[in-house]
Amino acid sequence: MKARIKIVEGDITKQDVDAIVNAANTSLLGGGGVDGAIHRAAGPELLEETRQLGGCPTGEAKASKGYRLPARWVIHTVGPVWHGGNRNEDTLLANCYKNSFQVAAELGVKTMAFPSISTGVYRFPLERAAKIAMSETKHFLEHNDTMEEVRFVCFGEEVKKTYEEIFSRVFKG
Ligand code: AR6
Repeated sequence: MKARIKIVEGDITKQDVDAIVNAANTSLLGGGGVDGAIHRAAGPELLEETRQLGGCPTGEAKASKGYRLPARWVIHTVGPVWHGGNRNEDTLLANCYKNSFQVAAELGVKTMAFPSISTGVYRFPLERAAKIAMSETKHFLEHNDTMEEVRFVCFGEEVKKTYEEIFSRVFKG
C-alpha cells in the first residue's frame, strides 16, 4: 500500500495526474500561494467555473475541470486557518483530505497530487499537517483499491524532508 504514495519536490501545476488538489479559500475565487499558481496555469476558464460553485466551507471539497493544466480535474478544498490548535484545526484539516479523496473516488480518479494544505498563508504547523495528511491517506488507501498513486508535491526541500520523515514514521517496518 505504501508503494502507492509518492513524495516529490516541485510545482503542483506541472503534475501529470488525473487530479490536483487546490488549497483554496471559502470563496473559491482564487488567491495567493498554490491557489494563485493553479489559477494562473489553468487559465481564466477556471475562475469562470469556480464562480458557479457557490464557495466551499472549510474542510469540504468541490471539483472543477483543469482546463490548461495537465491534470483533468482540480479538487478545491479549504484548509483551516491555524489559531493555535484549539479551534478544531486538526479535524478540519483531516476533513480536507477525507473529502478530497471522496470527490476523487466519485470522479474515478486514479492518480492525484496534494499540496501541503494550510501550511502556507494559513500557518498550520508543517509537521503536524504532514502527519494528518499521511494518516488520512493511509486510511483511505487501506479501503480503496482504485487509487493507484497519491503524490505529495512539496514546495521546497525542507517540506519534502518533513514529509519523508513522517512517511517513515507512519509506515514503519
Ligand atoms: N506547488 C506546490 N506547492 C505550492 C505551490 C506550488 N505551485 N505554491 C505554494 N505551495 P498556501 P494555505 C505550497 O499559502 O496555507 C491562498 O491565498 C506552500 O509553500 O498556498 O492553505 C488561498 O486562496 C505551502 O507549503 O495555502 C487561501 O486564501 C503550501 O503550498 C490561502 O492562501 C500551502 O500554502 C490558503 O492558505
